[in-house]
Formats: sequence, structure tokens, C-alpha cells
Amino acid sequence: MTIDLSRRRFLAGAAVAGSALSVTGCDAFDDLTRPGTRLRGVLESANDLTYRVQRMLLASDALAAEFSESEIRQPQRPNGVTAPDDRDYVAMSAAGFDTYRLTVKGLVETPLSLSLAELMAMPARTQVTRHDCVEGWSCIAKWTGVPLATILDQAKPRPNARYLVFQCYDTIARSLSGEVKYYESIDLLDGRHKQTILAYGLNGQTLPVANGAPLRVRVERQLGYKMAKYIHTIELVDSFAGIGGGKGGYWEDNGYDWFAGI
Ligand SMILES: Nc1nc2c(c(=O)[nH]1)N[C@H]1C(S)=C(S)[C@@H](COP(=O)(O)O)O[C@H]1N2
Ligand SMILES: [Mo]
Repeated sequence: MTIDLSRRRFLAGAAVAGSALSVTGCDAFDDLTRPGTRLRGVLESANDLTYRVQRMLLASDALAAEFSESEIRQPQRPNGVTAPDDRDYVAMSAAGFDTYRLTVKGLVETPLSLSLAELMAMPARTQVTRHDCVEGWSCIAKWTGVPLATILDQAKPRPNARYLVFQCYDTIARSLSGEVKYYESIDLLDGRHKQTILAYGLNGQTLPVANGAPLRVRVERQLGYKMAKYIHTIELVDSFAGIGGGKGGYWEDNGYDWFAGI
């Protein structure tokens, strides 16, 4: 049967992409993933395959596993940037995030600017889930926040909107060509998924700075690097052209998969 055969070939491609990725970590990537190398080319072509395979095999509403509170064994291990030193962030954090606004813009009928108080007044969702980092560790934690679907319902994406881009306060890289802010993106299927929330609470407490205060996204069916911390803007777009390196995220611009399904 042709369908079975092509499925198998897709799956083999996905397995290759998975094993190649596991040699790199969150904090470091080596020469093999620099533009122009053979491994980089393999990763890029496998990326699109992985997305198509996973979208084919995964029902759009399938849920990630949820756990009981007794299965929370340690604090959520902070990773990546854990203390942004960007001037606007430092000032806002010193003021207890009173001046924080989440901006929703781009391909929407109703652009939004929401304070933390407004976000917290919306119906909340709490979930105990496992966070898997591409570095090979995981943590089970309890996250509380606003379902992203609620925000999307208010903003009303235009028919040509395909992706949500999360823009963050923190500088993840500094080089001669300037500062690079962390950013990430997901599609509207994940944006509207029941477990996709903008979290302001962790393990029953206010979300700590180390884990992305005041607001970070949880996308429970994907790897940790998709879950942008310190977000200030969600932009709805129809392509990544002209945003960062054009691959949909800081780590994607450095060779990681855009679709990091687990
Ligand atoms: N803004 C921002 N978001 C980020 C990162 C980062 O460095 N900056 N690191 C990512 C990675 S690799 C992981 S594993 C998780 C870590 O989340 P935690 O610090 O709550 O464990 O955040 C992700 N989101
Ligand atoms: Mo990660």
C-alpha cells in the first residue's frame, strides 16, 4: 500500500532528525549546525518532514499527559536566560510588573493591549505537565494561566493569519552585529490547543523571574525551547520572512526544528 510506504519513509526521516538534534543542547551548538554544512542541510530538510509527519499522526486536539500534584518532585529547573538584564525589563520588574502590557497585533481584527490584572481576571486553566528540554532533562510542574484561545477569540485573527510569533524582553545573544532578542512561534492549531496557556503562575506561586515572569507560554506537546518566557508581544503573521533569521525562532535560526513535537 503506497500510503503505508510513504508513511514509513516519513517516519524514518523524523527519526533521523530526532537523533541528530539530540547531539546539541540548549546552551551550545557546534560547528556542525552552522549554515552551509551537510548536517545543517539534513536538519533543514528533515524539519519540514517532521512537521508534516507529526501533524499527520497527531490529532489537532490530542492532549499532552497531565500528572497529579504528588508527581511534582523538584522545582522547575530554570534554563536559558534566567535573569534578563535588559533595561526596560529590569525597570518593569523593579516596579512589580505594574506597567506590564501584553500586546497582540499583526493579522488581527482587534489589536489588544492587556495588563496583568486584566489577564488574571480571565478564566484560568491550571495543568500539571512535564517540560522536556532538548538537552535531555525534564521537570513536572504545575502551571496556571490564561488559555491562549481566549486571547485569540478577543483579537480575532484574520483569515490569512497562520502563525503566532512571541516576542520576548530578553537578549539571548550579543555579537558585533548587535543584540538578538529571544523569539518563538507556533501555528494556530497549537495556539488554540486546550493546554496552550499564557502562564503567570508556577506551582501555586507567582511565576518567578527565572521561569519567565511575568508571562510565558506553555505549549505542552512541544519541547522546552518553544515555550517563550518574558513575552511582551504576540504578532499574528502569514510567514516568518523578515522576522529574525526567518526560521520562526531564535533556536530555529540556529538549526533547530521549528516543529519540536514530543
Ligand atoms: N525568552 C526566553 N524563553 C525561553 C528561553 C530563553 O532563553 N529565553 N529558553 C527556552 C528553553 S531552551 C527552555 S528548556 C525553557 C526553560 O524554561 P524554564 O526556565 O522555566 O525551565 O524556556 C525556553 N524559553
Ligand atoms: Mo530547552
